[in-house]
Amino acid sequence: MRGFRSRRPGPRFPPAPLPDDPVDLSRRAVRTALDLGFVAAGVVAGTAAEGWAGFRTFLDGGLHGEMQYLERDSEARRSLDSILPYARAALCVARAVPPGGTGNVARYARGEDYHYAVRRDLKAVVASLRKAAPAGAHFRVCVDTAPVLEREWAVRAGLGFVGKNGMLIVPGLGSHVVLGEVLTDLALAPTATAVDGSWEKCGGCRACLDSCPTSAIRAPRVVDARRCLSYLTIEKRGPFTPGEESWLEGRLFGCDDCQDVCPYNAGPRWSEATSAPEASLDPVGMASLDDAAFEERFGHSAVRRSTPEGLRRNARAAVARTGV
Ligand code: B12
Repeated sequence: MRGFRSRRPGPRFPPAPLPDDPVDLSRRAVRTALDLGFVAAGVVAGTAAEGWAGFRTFLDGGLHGEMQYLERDSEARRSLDSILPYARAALCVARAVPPGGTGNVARYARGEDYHYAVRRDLKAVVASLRKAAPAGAHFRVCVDTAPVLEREWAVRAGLGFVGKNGMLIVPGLGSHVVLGEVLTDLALAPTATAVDGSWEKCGGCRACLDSCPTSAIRAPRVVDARRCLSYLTIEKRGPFTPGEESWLEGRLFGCDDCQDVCPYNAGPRWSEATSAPEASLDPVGMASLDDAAFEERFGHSAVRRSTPEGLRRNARAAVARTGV
C-alpha cells in the first residue's frame, strides 16, 4: 500500500439512498465476483475495524520496521469511512495466485500483477452493481492500495480465517490468495452469519512458526516484519546488514516458507514440481539489470515493488552466496 491520500476532512457527497432489496444486491455482488473467477467473496456490513488495537500494538512494538506508510495511515485504518465517506459495507474477495512449484520469486508475484487483475475484475463487479443499485451510490475499489485492514475485513465477510502464519486461509483452497475489496455507501446485507476469526483451526500445528527461516513469526499471527524475508527482499530499502544478507538464502523477491509448510496448502495445486517460468529469476542477470530494463521487464509485475536497486541488491546477495 502506498500513496494513499486521506479524503478527510468531511464527506463531499450525500450518502446513497437505501436499496429496495439489500439481500438481493449482496447476492448479486457475490455471484458476479465468483463468476469472474474469485475463489471466495462475501459482504460485510459496518465501518469500524475491530482489530485496529492489534494493528496499533504491532506498530507500537516497531514490528513494521521501516514501512512508514503503515504508521502514517494508521488512523485511517480504524474505519472504512475514512476511505469512502458514509461507507456502510464492503464486498471482500480472494483471488487464487497462479499454481506452480517453488522458486526464488514468491508465488503471488508471478505473472500479471494482481493489483491490476483484481482491480479490473472488481470494477466489473461495480459495473454490475450499478445496474441494480439506486442512483447516487458510491463505490471504491481497494487492492492493497488503501489503508484497509484487508485480512480482518475478509474474515468478517466470511472468506476464511487467519492462521498462525498470519495468512487469510480460505477453507478448501488454502492461503495462496490475494485480497481486494469494494467499499460502498450502499447498505448491503452481510452474507456471513457467524464469523469465527480464531486460529483454533490450526490446532496444535506449529509448522509455520518452527520453519520460518528467521523465526519472524514471534507468536501465532504475530509477524515481526523486520525479520520476515518478504519484508527484507521487497520493502526494505538500502543495504542489508551482514546478518540480514545471510538469511536470504538465494531469495530474490518475497518468501513463501510459512505458507509452503502449512497443511492447508498441501493440495497438488501448490506442491507440484513444475514451476512457472517466472518462478525463478537468474541472479546473475538481475544483479546487473539497469533501471530501464527493470521497468520494461517488471513494469506490469508485482516485482516492481522491490525497486531496481532493491532487486539488484537481492540478486547480488544470491550471487555472493553461490560464489558464481
Ligand atoms: C504490511 C504488509 C506486509 C508486511 C507485514 C506482514 C504482516 N503479517 O503484517 C510484510 C512485508 C512482511 C508482508 C509480507 C507478506 N505479505 Co503482505 N501485506 C501487508 C499489508 C500492506 C498490511 C498488513 C498489515 O496491516 N499488517 C499488520 C498486522 C497487525 O495486520 P494483519 O496482518 O492484517 O493482522 C490483523 C488481522 O489478522 C486481524 N484479524 C485476524 N483475524 C481476525 C478476525 C476478526 C474477527 C478480527 C476483528 C480481526 C482479525 O488481527 C490482526 C491485527 O489487527 C497487507 C494489505 C492490507 N492493506 O492489509 C498485505 C497482505 C497482508 N500481504 C499479503 C501477502 C500475499 C504477503 C506475503 C505472502 C508475500 C510473500 N509471499 O512474500 C507475505 C506473508 C507474510 C506473513 N506471514 O504475513 C496479502 C495476504 C493475503 C492472505 N492470504 O492473507 C495482503 C492482504 C495483500 C493483498 N491485498 O492480498 N506483508
